[in-house]
Parts: sequence; structure tokens; C-alpha cells
Amino acid sequence: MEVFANANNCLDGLPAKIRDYVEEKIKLCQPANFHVCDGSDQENRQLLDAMEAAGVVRRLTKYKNCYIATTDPRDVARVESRTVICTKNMNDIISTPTSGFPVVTDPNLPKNLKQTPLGNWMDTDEMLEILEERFNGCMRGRTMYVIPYMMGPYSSPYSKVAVELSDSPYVVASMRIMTRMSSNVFKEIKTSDGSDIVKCLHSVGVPLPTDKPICPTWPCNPEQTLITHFPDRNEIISFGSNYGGNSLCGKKCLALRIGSTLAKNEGWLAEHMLIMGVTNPEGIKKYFVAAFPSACGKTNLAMLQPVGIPGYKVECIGDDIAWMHFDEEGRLRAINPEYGFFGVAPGTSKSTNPIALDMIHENTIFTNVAETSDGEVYWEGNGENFDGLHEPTILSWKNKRWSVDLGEPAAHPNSRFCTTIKQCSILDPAWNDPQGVPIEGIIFGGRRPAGVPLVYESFDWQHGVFVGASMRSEATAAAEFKGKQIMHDPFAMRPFFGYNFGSYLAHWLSFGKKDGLQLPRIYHVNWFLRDPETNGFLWPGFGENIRVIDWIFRRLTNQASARETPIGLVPDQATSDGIRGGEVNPALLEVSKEFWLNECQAMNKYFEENVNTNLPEDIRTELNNLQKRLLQI
Ligand code: GTP
Ligand code: SPV
Ligand code: MN
Repeated sequence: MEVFANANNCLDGLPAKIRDYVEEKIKLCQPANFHVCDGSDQENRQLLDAMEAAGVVRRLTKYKNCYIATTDPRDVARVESRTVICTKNMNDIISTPTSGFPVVTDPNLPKNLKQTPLGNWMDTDEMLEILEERFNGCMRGRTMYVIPYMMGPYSSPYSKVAVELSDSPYVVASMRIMTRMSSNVFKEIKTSDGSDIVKCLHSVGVPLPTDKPICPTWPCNPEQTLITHFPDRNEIISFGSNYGGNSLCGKKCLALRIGSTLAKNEGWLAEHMLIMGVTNPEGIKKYFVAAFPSACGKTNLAMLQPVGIPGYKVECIGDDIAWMHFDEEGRLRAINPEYGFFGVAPGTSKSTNPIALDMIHENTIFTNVAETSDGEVYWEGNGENFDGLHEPTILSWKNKRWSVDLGEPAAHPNSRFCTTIKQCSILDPAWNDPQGVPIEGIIFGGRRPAGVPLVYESFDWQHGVFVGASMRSEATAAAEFKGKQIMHDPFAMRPFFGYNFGSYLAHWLSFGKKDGLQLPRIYHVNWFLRDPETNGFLWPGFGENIRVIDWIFRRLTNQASARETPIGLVPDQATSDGIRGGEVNPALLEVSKEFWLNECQAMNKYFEENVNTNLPEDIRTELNNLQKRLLQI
């Protein structure tokens, strides 16, 4: 797609390090044209107009400056099986599973790729050779966009400057929403040689002309897709997919995978966590972070509108990623490296997330949602019950007339909205603070239909790290998994670890052994318990989750006692300071000996198989102690 009549082909304004990188990649990818982005409104306007003219996006007539993109149905989510971290030494990234590595049978995958449930690894040089082949001439007939961007606030010692080269205009428009994209970011480079700049190369992998059957408005190359990371070179190389976390390199690739490695080396934490400010009815404010796996409720919690307990206020700093550092006083402080939300659309409604619904009717790019004949967006669970048989009619994400009798959803389950953070009406006053906000509580959680109570508190930091390590959750549509299998997802980071999970645990544990730190308390929540008879949710969730946050808040201000159980401290409904603000089904707070002994067995098996010699002794001790406590009841 030819975008600009007056493309900015001048590399002079770029720092030398970036200029060399761009020149090298132009030679390799052979684009027809290239354009250095400045992030301006005018540039964005031209780009969106050109994309609309080419049919890459459709304008939504009911809203202001909103667009829909629909994808090739083969490119709808992150592909974890094709996401790889590359280094010289395999053990830095993954442990050898006791059952050995699976044989790679897919002829399109490198046969030396080492796949594990905690991430994939390949040798740097071998991977670079394969990528050289994939990228050679891969942008022929397309424009290469040079996207300068930054993760984190301006003037923050914690922010990271990056550049992404991509042949996808959709990526440019999305990166402009999700990151601070501007040539001004170059002033924030922290090293004199530019070695701190993260370099990202992305291609949809379809040079033109092509005789392959492709979706012209969403070119992609699923057979050849590879999302690769080179922590030793501060480099990300992504081929073949145009979707979300695969192509918007700032998000999962930089902020989590490269980020977690930088964090370990530099003594901080890069986590898959929302950041929220909570003010209680007495006007006391505390900040929390929460890690839930993909599509398990971070966006919802980050924008919670309290129901059930009057006087609470929630303010949002971020909904997906937290970068956290201990400051000089020993307080943990968090910044949101992102600048926008790439949120799950289905289930977003006036009743579940009114704040999100309010912010997405301007300047938003939707992907794989459905569209009504009125020019509005539509998805399952948006509060409207259209059947598609009457007016307004519905165009599905597959661009076909949709109706209920098709027996498939109108919007893809992983359809998303992409909106700038500045449109969030409950943005915290400190959202852009270069120093971040002080964190007092860390909340882990997952989708557990049975056995895991609504909320519990860990006994101490080390036990809390164990709680994070033992997280499990039902699979969701955010990646390629099918069905509702319960998967291990430690720290909600399984798809995002940039280095060996055993060393990651050791890094977390190390903070518990340092003097002078004010360690936040650690909690685990589960909004997703189901009634075994009706299969309905036992907990109302959404706005009423404030009732759980209220208990956590009162634990931190020493206003709530708790019941000690083998797994941790649980609200005590026998006293008046348990969960407040309405009924609590007793099944929500049960801790079953049998369930948890089975859980211990599953954790033990998982750790033995996948972390084995790299598992820190302290985690083994915590697992043994949990088992002992369970056997005593
Ligand atoms: P990623 O962006 O993929 O990292 O996900 P996320 O954790 O931000 O997920 P999000 O908040 O978008 O959650 C998506 C799904 O969780 C939707 O289907 C919501 O309806 C559902 N959900 C969120 N909170 C609750 C809750 O309290 N109760 C129930 N039952 N469902 C919830
Ligand atoms: C997730 O899957 O956790 C997301 C969406 O936040 S993506 O950016 O596609 O990774
Ligand atoms: Mn996420």
C-alpha cells in the first residue's frame, strides 16, 4: 500500500545507532519506500485515510475517528508455540524438561527449536540465519515505517527508548496509541553509544506482488510466523503475524520479555500487572498491582466502578503491564510503560466496564469486532441482544451477515479495542509520574471454577512468591489454546518470561532477603468460582470486586482480622470484619483439604518436570510446608 506522496525518507535526524540499523534493514528487506514517523496528528490522519482508501480499515460512521480492522482468520491471537527467546546458553532461558523436548514436526519451524510449557528457546546464531532468509526481500512492494517510541513516561529514569521498523500501517497507527511515539523520544536515550535502545523489526511476511492466496487487507504469513527475542542484543524480530502482542513490539516483546531480562539484570521487576489507585471512604489512598492471566479481568479491575460499598474510588494507571522499582526509602514504585489500552472487547458493557465503554467511542481502532448496519460496534456481552435477523443487521468479524442461528460469535472472542490512555475518565493524577506510584499490595488471580477461594492473603513475602509461582487458570482466547483446560500460569507470565523461570523466582525471592525494603503484602483472588449444580458464577464480580479490595485494604490498615488456613489468611465471616457490602456464599471461602492436596501434587509435578534443578530451595520448602499444614487439618 502506497501511503505517502511526501514520505519522510530522510534519516539525518536519527541517532547514529538507529540510522545504521535502519540502513542495514532496508538493504535486507528491500522495501519499495520508507517513511520515518514523527507521530504527529497530520501523519496519523494521512495514514488512516490511506488505510481506509485501501480497505485495510473501515470507518465507523457512528463515532468520531473510530475504525474497524478485521483480520485474516488465521491471525487472531498471540502464537505462543512460535514465540522464542534466543541466546547462546539455553539454560539461561529454559530448563530441560525431565521428559525431554518434543520433536519439532512442523516443517515450517526450525527443527532445533526447544519448546517447553514455560517458553521456547533457540541458539542466537542459528535463529539469525533463519531470520535472514525470512526477511530477505520480505518488504518488496511495501513501505517500511520507522517508528521511534518509548515505553514509560518522559523524564523517567525507568523508561526505555526503542525503534520499530514495520511494513504494516496498522502497526503504526496502533503503536501511536499504545506507546509514546515521537522523534522527541531520542532525547531520552540514556547511553552515549545508544546501546540502551531496543531495536525491533517486524514484517507481515508477504512481499508484493505475491501469488499466494492472501487476505489483501490483512496480509500475514502464518506458516512462517516467528516472534523472536534477543535479550543479549536488545533486539526483537517478528515475522508473519500482524496481530496484537505479535506485532506491536512494545507490549509483550519489549515491556515483558526483553523487559523482564533487563529487570533481572538491573534489579527491578517487569510484570503482567494492572496498576490501580484505591481511595477508601475515609479518604486514605493506596496503590495496588494485580497479575491475572490474559483475558482474566485486569482491564475490568483497573477501571472498577465500586458497587456494594459506598465511598470507594478507583483510579487507573495501567491495565496490563507494570515496571516496578524499589526506591531509596525501600518502597516499591510502579510505572505503566504503555500509553493506551489493547483491551478484550467481548464482555465489555455498561454494567461490566462502563469506564471502558465510555472511552472507546473516539479515536479507537477495533480489531475483529462485529459492526451493526447503524455503523456501531457489536460483540457478545455488550449489553445489546441483537439476533442479526432484524434491524440493525450485523456484519460479523468474518465480514459476513451474522445471525444467532449461525451458532458462532459475531465478534471474535479475542477481539480488541485500542484506545489512548488519555481517554480514560478515571485516570489517576499520577499516571504519568516519572517516579511511579508506591505499591502496597500485590494481587495474583486466575480463572478457577473450583477449589480456590475468593481471596486469601499470603503469610509473608516468600509464601507470596510461592502463591504467584503456583498460579493456574482456565485457558482463554488470548492465545492459540482450545477449550477450557486449567493451565499453569505462574505470575500470569508463562507466555512472557524473558529468562529461566527458576531464576525469575530467585529474583523475586531476593527482595525478601534484602534489608530496608517495605515489602507489599501479597494476595490471591478468584472471581470465577462456579456453582457445581448450575455452573453459574458464585461471585457477582465486576463492580462488586471492590468488596474484596475493601477487605484487602482493611487488612493493610489493621482493621480486619482473618481466619488462618493452610493456604493463607481468609476473610472471617464469623466476625463483622470479613467481606462486607452484601451476601457471601460460604462456598466462596472454603478451603478443601482434598482439593489442595491434589493441587500440591500438580504443582510438584509441574515444578519437577519443567523447572527441576533450577527451582529455588525456598519454593520447594513452601510447597512442603503447605502440604504439612494441609495434613494437619
Ligand atoms: P489481557 O488484555 O489479555 O491481558 O486481559 P485482561 O486481564 O485485561 O482481561 P479483561 O479485563 O479484558 O477480561 C476479559 C474477560 O474477563 C471478559 O470476558 C470479562 O467479562 C471477564 N471478567 C472480568 N472481570 C470479571 C469478573 O469480576 N467476573 C467475571 N465473571 N468475569 C469477569
Ligand atoms: C494478552 O494476551 O495478555 C494481551 C493481548 O494483553 S496481546 O497484546 O495480544 O498480547
Ligand atoms: Mn495482557
